[in-house]
Amino acid sequence: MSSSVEKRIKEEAQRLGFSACGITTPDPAPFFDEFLSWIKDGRHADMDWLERGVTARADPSRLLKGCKSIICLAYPYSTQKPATPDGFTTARFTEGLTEDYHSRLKRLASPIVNIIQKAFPESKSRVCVDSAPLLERPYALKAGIGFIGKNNMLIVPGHGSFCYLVEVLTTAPLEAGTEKAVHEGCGDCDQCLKACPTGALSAPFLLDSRHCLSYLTIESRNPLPPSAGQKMNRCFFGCDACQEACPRNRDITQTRVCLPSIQEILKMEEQEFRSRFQKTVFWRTGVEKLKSNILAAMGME
Ligand code: B12
Ligand code: SF4
Ligand code: SF4
Repeated sequence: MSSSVEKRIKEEAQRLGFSACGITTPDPAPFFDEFLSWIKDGRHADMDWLERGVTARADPSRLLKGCKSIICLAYPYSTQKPATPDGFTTARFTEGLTEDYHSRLKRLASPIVNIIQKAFPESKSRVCVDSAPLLERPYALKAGIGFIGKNNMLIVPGHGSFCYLVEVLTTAPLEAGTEKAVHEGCGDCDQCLKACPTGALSAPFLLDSRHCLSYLTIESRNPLPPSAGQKMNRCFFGCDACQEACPRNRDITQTRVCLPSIQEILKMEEQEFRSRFQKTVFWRTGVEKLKSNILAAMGME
């Protein structure tokens, strides 16, 4: 019976618009030692929550007791860069004022959970998107849905890296390893390392958050360093430079005006920000941080 369940899961994933789907087992957590040394070297900057989640990352059964299988999924986002009418942009994963991908994708994956539930009525499942302490890219690699590029991104062959990762952890004993492991890789390309405007990608597969514009404009609670503004290239939330340089990503030149103008944002009070941004990825970062990013991107901070 179980092999047809895997088939149905993959068909459903395709129907729902996921660009890749693979099944793997939870242990051992791939690249866990590399993760530990990354933390030890302080490359996580002040994202203390990464440090706190170290034990859970070693063992997904801490996230779901009795976890036996992990379904790894990739969901594409638009390659058109969200823009303001006055020529500023945000990273593509924001999808402008669209509902935050965390809630959207958890909902989207629920028919997959239903399939598992029907086949294994006693089973428990949990959908993770980004915020759970799980090594999402290494598991995606292990599940065979893509390879990890020198820019750290999980790249799905034929689709590129402009995708979110989603996992369904389940206690159901699904058949893993049916996907062919992806042996493709970057070869001798190093375009992303050259394109990173801050030197955050100091070596292949090694990112230093302390210098990364994505960290500095989204996660960091401190003001941007004075030198950041010129490096942002008018992008005031997140950074796509190491993906734009990647030959695996195509159609990267178009922008889509779907954000308020920067003048409007700069004038925004908390209440208006709430009514326009509450459901978006910008909400958690807050209006004050957004304003200070914009001022930096304008060269005014
Ligand atoms: C913390 C975090 C960040 C931090 C740190 C980024 C980083 N590279 O670690 C900051 C804020 C900078 C960030 C930025 C971005 N992020 Co982020 N982030 C995360 C988060 C929450 C944890 C990542 C983590 O554990 N980092 C620690 C490092 C050490 O782990 P890792 O990146 O997985 O890298 C592994 C491999 O590189 C491997 N490895 C080590 N050495 C070697 C050697 C070889 C040969 C190989 C093959 C592998 C390998 O080991 C590492 C794990 O130990 C994940 C969600 C999650 N729960 O996993 C999202 C996640 C990685 N982010 C995501 C996105 C979209 C972004 C941005 C593109 C957003 C943007 N446009 O601004 C940028 C991309 C920056 C980049 N080039 O990585 C997506 C990535 C999707 C994808 N296709 O890969 C994720 C998966 C969220 C999601 N569910 O969609 N992010
Ligand atoms: S997201 Fe930007 S700053 Fe961060 S590593 Fe990539 S190119 Fe460099
Ligand atoms: S730009 Fe080149 S080296 Fe960097 S991730 Fe893409 S293929 Fe790999």
